[in-house]
This record gives sequence, structure tokens and C-alpha cells, in this order.
Amino acid sequence: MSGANSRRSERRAHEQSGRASDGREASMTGGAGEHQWWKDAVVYQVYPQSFQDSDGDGVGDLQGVIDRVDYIDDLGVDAVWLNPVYESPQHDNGYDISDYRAIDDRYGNMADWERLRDELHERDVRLIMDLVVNHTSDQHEWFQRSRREEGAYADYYHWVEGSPDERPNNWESAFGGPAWSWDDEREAWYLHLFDESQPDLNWRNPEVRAAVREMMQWWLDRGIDGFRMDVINFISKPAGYPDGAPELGMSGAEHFFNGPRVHEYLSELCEEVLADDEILAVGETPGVSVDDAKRYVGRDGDGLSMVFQFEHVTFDHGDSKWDAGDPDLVEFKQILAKWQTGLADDGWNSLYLNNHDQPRALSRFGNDEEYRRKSAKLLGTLTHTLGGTPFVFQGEALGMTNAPFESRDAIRDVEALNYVESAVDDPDGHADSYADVREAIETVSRDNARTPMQWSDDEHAGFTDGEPWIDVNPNYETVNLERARSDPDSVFHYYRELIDLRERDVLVDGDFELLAPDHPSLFAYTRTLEREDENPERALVVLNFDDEPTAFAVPDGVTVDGLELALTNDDAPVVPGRSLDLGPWEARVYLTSRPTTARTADQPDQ
Ligand code: TEU
Repeated sequence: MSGANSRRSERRAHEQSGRASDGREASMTGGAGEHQWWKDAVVYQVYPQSFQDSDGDGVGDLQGVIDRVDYIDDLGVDAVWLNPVYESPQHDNGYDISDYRAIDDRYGNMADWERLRDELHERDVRLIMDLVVNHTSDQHEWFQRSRREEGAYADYYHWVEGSPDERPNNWESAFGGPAWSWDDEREAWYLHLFDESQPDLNWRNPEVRAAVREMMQWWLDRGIDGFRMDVINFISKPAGYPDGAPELGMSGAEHFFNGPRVHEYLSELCEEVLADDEILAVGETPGVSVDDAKRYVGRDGDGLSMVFQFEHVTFDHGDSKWDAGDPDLVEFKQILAKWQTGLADDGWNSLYLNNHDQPRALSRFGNDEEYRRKSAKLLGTLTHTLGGTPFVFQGEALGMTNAPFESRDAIRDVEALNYVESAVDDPDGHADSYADVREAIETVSRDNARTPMQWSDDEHAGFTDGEPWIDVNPNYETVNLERARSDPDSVFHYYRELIDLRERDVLVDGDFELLAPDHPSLFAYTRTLEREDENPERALVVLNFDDEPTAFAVPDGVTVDGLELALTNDDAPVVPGRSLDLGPWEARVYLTSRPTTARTADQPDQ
């Protein structure tokens, strides 16, 4: 058994005996102020379309995930978040659901899904499903019946009557263009904050809310462990659909980001279906501030476990995501520090740099060429040593990078396709040809995250025997799991150690303090956990975000006595001095020695 697996089993055994291993009350018993399982968990995100194909059609599937469950287990993670696998016409890779209670053919069937659930549960890995209830597909039965104005369904979506020449307001879709489309059948406008094939559900209608709750309960009854809730802060729209202020980016956002009744809808949902502390409920909430987040999270808020905030991944965007700048480290630190301290007593952070909507963090914040492995490890060190729950996206633990999209034909994502069309084909667009927008696509497009997992240096990186639905990143010959496994210095082995490190309570619960906030290339901080009758447990983390070596003078108020090196991606001294000389992209984690009450981990077996 690997060290990581034993960490998981040990914690589970303690939970089952009613106490967490460090003496905190475990979540099985319910009640306020307790330590829920997801607080010291690491979640792994599987984007099934690009994970592993088992039947040669070029598209990943559930059997493929099952075939790779041992890899996920081996990393030592505690839960899997599975991107949408429900029946869908796939205009937005499954975020356009036509049947919430069926598995899309491309992924397999319900029996495959049940086998995946069981395979994960047998390994003590929990399963989190994606919940997309701001909108459905226009092929969903609800929308079909709504456009025919059949009884109660008539009011399931946002319909506005009027002239086909005049849109109800100036709101824009997140994917570009207006947020309203005219439906010839009903002869009315319907709202879609995303693609026109993704009509927004009308949450003002209590029947819609009841139908959503019923569907969620249906999945919970099938033994899932939680939901990742897609754009859940968009669900409330103001009556009368007032115009948005045009200068605010996505027009209308001020009306439907955290809309007027969102807390009423969400607290109702949490009370009715998500009250059990064992259920992980992560809200995806673009545009939220720390104060907004507090209103969504915990018992004093609506009841979500945590939210995905976006500030630290959008702060360098200009007028749109397509003119992203060079992220400035000082600003990045400020934002993360604000979230760390802002939710310290009231709420809980999610920790992520990658997901299926973001370009690869390694290409954006690291150096994906000369220091690919070192900077991948450094970024992983950041997300695993801050306070909150780390989320690891597929490929991140291999050091996968952004990919070349040499021609327009290589693009798959609806958002990127719309952007190229509006920039190149539209006479008012700013580009003459694809060459003018290629850099933007290769820097920020969501397709960068969606290239197939790189398992080996076999054809198509071992992802499929057929033609992959999106090109494999050409660097698969050097960046792949097979190679990483046999290399003790790989990103993969480092991630296993990082995930193992989360057993240390100071990394889960310790107070955060940012050091040297204005330093342009160092990200340094301490974590401190006071313990009754014992010395505090402490951590010092120092990360050099630079190609050049950098010296760090540990500030006077920080004591280095008692700290020992727990993990590094270089050859750091075991005991820190007051001045630390860091090499390019060097990451160090120093910890006080383990207190006697803490869990003990088995030694890793490799
Ligand atoms: O994303 C919501 C969202 O607003 C962004 O992440 C969006 O994809 C990004 O800003 C575009 O640049 C969620 C899902 O994660 C995404 O994959 C879906 O496309 C979207 O909702 C619609 O369901």
C-alpha cells in the first residue's frame, strides 16, 4: 500500500470510530463546527472526454476512467470530481444537458457509471458529480415542452414576448454575442447566458426548483458524495430584465452575478437536499468577492461547503479574457492572501490553478520550457500548502502544458470558435486572419486544458487507438505518465508527496501570514496552528517564481528554530537559516516536527 493510500484509510478508520485522528470530532456525527472529510481531502478532476478512450472512437469514456482508477488511487487523492457525463448534444462538452438521469452514449451507460462509482468507493475515493442547473440543453424535454407552452412547463425558462427585431435587453452571453435568441416556434425571446443551445432555467418558478431538488436527490440516492455546482451564482435574474451597464465587460453581469434572490434559492436547496455534512457542495461562482463567498458558504451562509472564486485567475484579463496580460506576482499574492485571511474564521477556501476552463497554469504562471518540472512542482506546492481544499486537474500532476493550435481547424471549444469567428470573419473584427489571433488562442483558450491525457509515448499518447477528438499535445513523447513513473524526480512523484503532506494539520487548519508582500519574485508565507499544552505547529513555505536565483531574508518576527525541511524540488538545507538562497523556481516547505497527537503516515513504498 502506498503512503498516500494509508493516509486515506487511516483517516477513514478514525472517522468511522467517531473521532478524527487528531482528536477533532469527525463529520460522521453531524453538528456545527466539526471537521468535515473534505477539509483535509484532495480532489482530482477528471474531464472524461480527454481522459482515456476504451473503445477506439477517439473520445474518452467511463470504461476508460475505470481502467485508470488505479492511477488516481496511486496519487493518493480522496475524491474525484467528474465533469458532466449526462446525455447531451455536446455543444458545450456536456454542459448542455438533455437528460439529467441518463449517461451520454459516448461515455457508456448507467451500468458503467455504477461500476466506476463502486471502483472508486472500494478504494475509499469519493465521487463528486457536476451539477448544471443554471441552464439545460435546448434538447431537454423541459425546453421542448416549454417552447410549446405545455402547461406548467411554459414558465420553466426565461421567455420574453415582443418583436423579433428588438431584443429584450443588452445582456451578453459569456461565449460572446447577445444573451437572447428568438424562438420561431414560441415566437418569443429566450435567455441564454452561454451558448444559444443552453437556455437558462427560470428559478423564480417554484416548480423548477422542486424539479432540480428531486433530480439531485435521485443522484444522492445513487450513492454520490457531492456536487460541483456550475455557475450557481447566476441562477437568479431580476424581474423586468433591466439593461446592463455596457462598460462593465459581460453586459448585464451586475444583474445576474449574485442576483436578487440567489441566497433564497440556494439556502432552500441546501436545506432540502444538501443538509448532510458528508455531502461536498462546491459552488462555481465567477465574479464573487470574499464577502459574497461568506454569504454562500457554511452554516452562517447558504450552506455550500466552499466556492470556486475566480479573482486569482482573471486579474490579468483586459477588456476580455482574450487580452490576458502577463500575470504580476505581487497582485497574485495579494489576491490569494486576501482570500486566505478573509475566509479564515468564516468559510473555507477551494485551492486551484487549473481546471477544464483555464489554460494550463504551468504555461501561464510557470516556465513551461526550461523549468517545466521545477515550476510545475512549485505551483503544486502552492496549492497544497495554502488553507483550503486542493483540486488537482488531470494532467497537472504530469506537468502538462498549453498546446499549439496551428490552424483554426485544430480548435474545438465553442467559446474559442466564436471568438475566432468574431475576430476574423466579422467585417468589424480586429483580425485579418487566424495568424493574428493564434497567440491569444494558445495563451488562454480552454482547449489548452482539454488535450488528451498523456499516458505514454505510444501513438496518441496512449489515450486512444482511434483518431482523438482533439489533437494530442506534441510534447507527449517526453511528458507522459509512463516516463514519469520511472523517474524519481518527476512531477508525478512530487505530487504524491505533496498530497501525502496534507496529513499535517498545520497545512489544513493553520493561520496564514503572507511574508514579503511586495517582493516581485518570491511568494513566501507561514502557517501556524496553536495547540493546547503544546508548542504551535508551524510551516514556512518559500517559492521562487523566477528563472533567476533569489535570496530571501526571513523577516525578524518569523522564527526558524524547530523547522525542518519537509519537501523541496531542489537541494535545500534541511534546517533553514535566516537567509535562504533559492535557485530558479525552487520551492521549499519547512515544518515543525510532528506533534505527538498527529497521525503517522506509512513510509512511501517507492
Ligand atoms: O463555466 C462558467 C464560466 O463562467 C467560466 O468558467 C467560463 O467557461 C469562462 O469564463 C469562459 O471563459 C462553467 C463551466 O465550467 C464551463 O465549462 C461551461 O462552459 C459553462 O459553465 C457553461 O455551463
